[in-house]
Amino acid sequence: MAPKYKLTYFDLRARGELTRLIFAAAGVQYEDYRIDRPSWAKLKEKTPMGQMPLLEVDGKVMCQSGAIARYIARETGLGGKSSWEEAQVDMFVCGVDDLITVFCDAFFAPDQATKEERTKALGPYVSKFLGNYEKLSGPDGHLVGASLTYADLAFFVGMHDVLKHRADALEKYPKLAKVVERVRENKGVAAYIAERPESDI
Ligand SMILES: N[C@@H](CCC(=O)N[C@@H](CS)C(=O)NCC(=O)O)C(=O)O
Repeated sequence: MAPKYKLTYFDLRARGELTRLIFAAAGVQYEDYRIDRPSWAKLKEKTPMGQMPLLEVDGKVMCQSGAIARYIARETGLGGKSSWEEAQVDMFVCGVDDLITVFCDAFFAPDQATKEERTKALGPYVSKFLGNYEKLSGPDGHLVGASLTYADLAFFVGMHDVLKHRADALEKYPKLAKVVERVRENKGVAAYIAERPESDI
């Protein structure tokens, strides 16, 4: 019998979205439980590390977004086709995580001056990041190998805010533009995005 999955996270993209996209791309059913803050306050102490996202698999619970995404990617065949590919895929996913951290640090800056300083640093960081990824990407619309992996999905998640602010951000990066296009074309992803609630992050 197929495992029963439940993903618990705030009603945000942030650290939950990559796993949601993996489920969507793989066409795997799961419960997308978006918890509100009062309910989270009651649940927090009962969770493994007091943080979300949480993944339940047939009643067993785990946390840490990176571990959850990697686990679901491997379970659904989106983690890479050899251990070298798996390592390459994880390398790209970790790089996107760094990018998201830089965005979050700017978004959640402790004061206005720090926010402005961190926001100003985003442009050069993103340019360097995109230059590296373009150089390292495969030619056929996939970062690694010849088919979709969760590295492509992670890149797509990371590009959300970049493309929201500058729709032409990938103009100079044809291989990466193709990665985004391929992810958008995925039927499961397209169906999920059409229904997904709007959120700031
Ligand atoms: N390294 C952890 C970080 C998890 C984390 O910071 N979760 C935040 C939401 S993004 C959280 O649970 N906040 C609520 C709280 O700490 O009570 C991961 O990637 O899962």
